[in-house]
Amino acid sequence: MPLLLVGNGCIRGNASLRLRDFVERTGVYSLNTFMAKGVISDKSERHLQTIGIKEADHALIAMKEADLVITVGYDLVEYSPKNWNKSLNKKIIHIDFTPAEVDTYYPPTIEIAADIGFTIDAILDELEKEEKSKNMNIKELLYEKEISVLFKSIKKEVVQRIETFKDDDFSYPIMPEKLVSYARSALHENDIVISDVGAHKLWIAKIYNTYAPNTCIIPNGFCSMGFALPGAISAQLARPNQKIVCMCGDGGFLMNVQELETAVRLQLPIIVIVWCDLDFGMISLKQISEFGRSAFTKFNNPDFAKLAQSFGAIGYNVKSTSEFPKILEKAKESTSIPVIISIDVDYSRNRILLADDFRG
Ligand SMILES: Cc1ncc(C[n+]2csc(CCOP(=O)(O)OP(=O)(O)O)c2C)c(N)n1
Repeated sequence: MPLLLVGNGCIRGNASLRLRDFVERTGVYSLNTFMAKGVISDKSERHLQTIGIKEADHALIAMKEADLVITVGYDLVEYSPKNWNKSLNKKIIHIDFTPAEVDTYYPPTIEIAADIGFTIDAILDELEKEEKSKNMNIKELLYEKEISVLFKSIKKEVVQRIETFKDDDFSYPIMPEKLVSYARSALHENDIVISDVGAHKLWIAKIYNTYAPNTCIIPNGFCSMGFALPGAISAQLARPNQKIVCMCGDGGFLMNVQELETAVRLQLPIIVIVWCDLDFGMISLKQISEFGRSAFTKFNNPDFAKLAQSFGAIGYNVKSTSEFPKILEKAKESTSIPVIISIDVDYSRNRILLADDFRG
């Protein structure tokens, strides 16, 4: 019952396509960390998508069942192994450019510290020889029937959760799922979403379907608010022909808002979507879960449309869920001016980020 855990090293090491071959050839089920979104396409039926929020990760059920975890390009800081190997009962194969870090919950059975692409090729070559000599097909050997059924049902559930509120065009403030779904459908497969740090990041990690490596960039581990706006500026400079969408909380956007000057001066048509809740949402969520209430997290916002205009950018304040996709379409037409879109988000949904069984 193997499961592949894909980490950011696959993207850094340019090994995503090799890994896709491996998955295709072996039929192994896979998961990725926040920072490895898109290495395996979320369209793949055997890809159980993104993990990284502990109790809110439906796909952790698959992790519990797996007796072998093959990690590829996985750095422990991306998602602590304590969350998936607490009882130390799994075998681990570690494939990365560097040897595994020492950690109580991460004692690899086998380590392959080498170029990831070459390693995958070498494994596939050996596999082919083995299959030929023994006249077998590895795909048919993997997974008992029950596990296949379970993993299939996990995939179905993950997809259903992403599609929650798909048809909710009316309630405002907008549901996080709806916001992400509009953004997904407005963008091409190779356009780039860059997330800042906060509750919005967890939503994006969890539900933004990603189909190609380096198209959903999320800082994790030591992650600093204010990253997304300068990150989007550099992404647009590096990829002038792709649409770049920067997603920020209202708190994080205001931490580095001066960089709008840079984006305007360099004539970069980035789109910035500011998720507004007048609160450091992630912090109040944690405070409420820990202490039952939040304290000292609330603040007021400026008029974001006017703020954008004062920098020479284009600004919109969304007033209803149904006008959001129209504003997004208009924003996409800009070829040399940054566009700032502020939108009120229903953060009461954040409860779901703490527990997987919440269905309200
Ligand atoms: C520079 C910096 N300061 C503080 C933190 C701790 N922190 C993490 S999330 C967060 C709140 C983010 O609020 P906001 O940007 O409004 O996003 P939301 O959580 O509401 O989506 C804070 C203060 C951080 N990660 N980086």
